[in-house]
Amino acid sequence: MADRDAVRIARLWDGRERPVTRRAMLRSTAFFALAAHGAAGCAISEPVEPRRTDPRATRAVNEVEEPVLNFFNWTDYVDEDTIPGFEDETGISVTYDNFSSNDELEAKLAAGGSGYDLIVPSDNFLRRFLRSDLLNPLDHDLIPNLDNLDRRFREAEYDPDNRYSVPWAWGTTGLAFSRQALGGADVTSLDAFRLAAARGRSALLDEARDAMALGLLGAGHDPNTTDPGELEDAVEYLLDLKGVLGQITSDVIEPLASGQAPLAQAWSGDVFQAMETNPELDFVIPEEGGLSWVDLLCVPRSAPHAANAHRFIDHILRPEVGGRLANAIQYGSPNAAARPFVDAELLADERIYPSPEALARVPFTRDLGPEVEGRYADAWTRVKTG
Ligand code: N2P
Repeated sequence: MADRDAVRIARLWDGRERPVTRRAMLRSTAFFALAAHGAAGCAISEPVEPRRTDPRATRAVNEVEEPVLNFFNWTDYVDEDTIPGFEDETGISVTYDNFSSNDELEAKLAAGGSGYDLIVPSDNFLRRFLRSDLLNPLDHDLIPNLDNLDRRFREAEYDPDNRYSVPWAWGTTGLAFSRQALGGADVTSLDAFRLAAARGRSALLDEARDAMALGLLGAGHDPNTTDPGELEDAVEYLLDLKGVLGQITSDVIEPLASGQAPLAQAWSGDVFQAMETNPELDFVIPEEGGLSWVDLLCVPRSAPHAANAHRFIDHILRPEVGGRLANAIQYGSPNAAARPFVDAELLADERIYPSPEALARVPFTRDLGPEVEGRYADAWTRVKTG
C-alpha cells in the first residue's frame, strides 16, 4: 500500500484504503478551476461566501483543495458502480460512510466536525436542518444536469427550485412479508403483526416518524397529526405491539432475505433488494395506510469539499448513472432523463412506482415544526424504552 508519492491515504467507499498522490490531485485541477470560478490554483481556495438562498447567486468552493469527497448515505442505497465510476472519472476519492436513520444523521451533523461533504436526509428533515443552519444552498451553475429531474421534484413543496437539495431516490413505507412463512395468506392490514407465525419475529423501523406513523395509522389517525392526544393513542398502540414484535431495526434487508423476519415495516426498495435472495417476499401498503418520502442530497454548511459534492450531484443526475442507481437500489428514480435506462419491469411495478391514486393514499411525512417534532421524538423514546 505504501506509495512514495502519497500525500494522504483515502478510505474508499468499499472500505479499501488508497494512497492519494500529488498526481491524482493535479488531475482534477481542471475541475477545480471550473468549480471554484477562478479560485483554483491556490492550495486553499477562497472562503465560502456568506449564506445566500438564491441559487443563481451562490458559489460553491472547496475550503480544502484536495480531490476528496466525504459522503454519508443510508445503508444499502448505492449501485456498486456509482462511486468507483465517479472516482475514475474525476480522480476524487470518496470516503463512504452509512447511517440507518435520520436521527443518526442529525446527531452526527449537530455534534459538528463530521467532515461530511454530502448527506442524504429525508424530505421531512430538510427544513429541520435549515432551522439549525446545517446546510449550504446549492450552486446551480455547478449542476447543469438539474434539468434532468422530473418536474415534480423541481417544484416540490419541501424545497421549491431545489435551493438546498437534489433528490437521490424516493419510496414508500409499508409492510414486507413472506407469504409462505405466514401460512400462504396475503397481508392486507397491520393485524398481521398478531399472526402466530409472526409473533416474536417481526420488525418495526427504527425511524421515529415512520414507526410513529404505524402507531397513528393503527389507532386510526393521520400520520402527520399534531394532536397530542392522538400521539398518545399511537404510543399506546405501539407499546402494545411491542408485546408481539421481534425487533426494532431499520436494517431489514438481511432479516427479510434470510427468513428470520417473516413480517416487517419496511421501505419499498429494501424489500425488492431482499427479494433477490428471498423471492417469497412481497410488499404492500396496508389498508390502514402508509407514507411516502424523498431522500435528498444536501451539502452541509461545514462541508470541506463543497465543490466536489456538487460534482457528485451533477454526476448522479446523468441519465445512465441515475438509471443504474435506480436499478440497483430499486427505489423510485426522481430523474426523468434516466427513465430509458431503468429496467422496464421495475417501472411497471406499482409497488415501486405506485399509480397517482395509490400515491394519494401515502402522504409525505411532513415537517411539523420544532415543537411537534419534539413531541414525536419524545413519544418514540417512550415507545422504545417502555
Ligand atoms: C435505504 C433506505 C432509505 C430509505 N436502505 C429511508 N428514507
